[in-house]
Amino acid sequence: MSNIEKSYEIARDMFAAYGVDTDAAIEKALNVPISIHCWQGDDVGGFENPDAQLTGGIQTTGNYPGKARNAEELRADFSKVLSYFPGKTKISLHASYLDTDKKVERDAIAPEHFASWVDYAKSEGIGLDFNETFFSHPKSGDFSLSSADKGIRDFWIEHAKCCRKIAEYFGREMGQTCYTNLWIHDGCKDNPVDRFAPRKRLEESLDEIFSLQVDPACTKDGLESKLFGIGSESYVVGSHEFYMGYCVKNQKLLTLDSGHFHPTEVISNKISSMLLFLPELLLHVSRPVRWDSDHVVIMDDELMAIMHEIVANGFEERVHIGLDYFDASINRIAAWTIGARNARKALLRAYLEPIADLKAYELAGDNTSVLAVNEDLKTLPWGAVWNMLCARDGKPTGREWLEDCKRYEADVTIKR
Ligand code: RNT
Ligand code: ZN
Repeated sequence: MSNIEKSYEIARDMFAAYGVDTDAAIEKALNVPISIHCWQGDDVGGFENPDAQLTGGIQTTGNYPGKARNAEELRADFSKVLSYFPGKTKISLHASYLDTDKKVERDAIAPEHFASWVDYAKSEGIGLDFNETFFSHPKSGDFSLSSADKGIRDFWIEHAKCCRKIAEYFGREMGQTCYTNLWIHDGCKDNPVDRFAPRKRLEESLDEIFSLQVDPACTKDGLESKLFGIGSESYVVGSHEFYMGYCVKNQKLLTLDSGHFHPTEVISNKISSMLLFLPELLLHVSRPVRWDSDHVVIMDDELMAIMHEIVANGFEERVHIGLDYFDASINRIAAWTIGARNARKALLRAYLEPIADLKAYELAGDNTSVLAVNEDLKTLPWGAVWNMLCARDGKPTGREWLEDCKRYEADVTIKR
């Protein structure tokens, strides 16, 4: 028997003593889709223009060699990530990752420009999600959908409509809902005089975007709020209150990004409130370090709290887990892999909680048992269950993936 099997047998018995079925936990944790963002592979560059400058108040720091320069390289790199990542997966594309020989403006993009991504997703057996791209463009400016200039607003409204049609095409082709996320950077570095008018314009632009009917079985729309960005420190048009109000009123999906709130404010505590008023949510699981820095997701308390909220409440069908981080200071494929594996690992850990017992203790006012069992859970051998999850899905356990990733770096990415 291998060490993986031996340690799993012991772990299974130890969890059974708490009434937890580790085999069932593994199966459930493998079946929840995790949507991995495409943009970790090339520092949010996209394929419109090789010299594109990242704008919109977001930043990748670091200049680690070997980033993907085109769709072909990005897909090859992503396939590496997939070979290390267990469970149901989607890839989340930004509109700027279109795959075409000639220049296509953002208000003219169409399904045909993304056909190669559909082929790729089918060949890898993964799903597709989508994001409009309002940043890194000559018309981005400080304001897009909330701009005072009607020409600018109309351009971006058209872009969003094009994206919703592409998302509908993705959903139809893949036979699986494509979640589309809309995030705009609109805001001000310094205190604006008028905080109301841009928000009113944003509301009107969104109404116009959503007047286009698309098949809800194919695509649903999420709206992502933010507190501040670089250059929009004093005012962000699409704040939490703005989108919370808009989404509740119009029953759109709210996208909660871990890095878009005050540093001590957590999205794990928002899920149970928002799902009283909204049918579904999108998540951008990220890791803010002092600011919205989009560090690689690690196994920290907030990641585990997010997964606990989803699993303990049975929200798997209503909360759609997406990732959003970009680190250019380490091997990008490793960064992608570490964050994504952590998300799955935290999901598994949530399935290893004796939820029914814990809820019963709490209801009975037995907070002593709640604390005692929760603290026990921290040292139960869930790492052994994680290894078994990877093995059962035919994916590397322990550090095997890292050796392979280093080989790929030496053979492929370092030569770019
Ligand atoms: C920016 C938002 C947004 C982006 C991606 C690239 O603060 O989090 O989701 O990270 O669209
Ligand atoms: Zn985000």
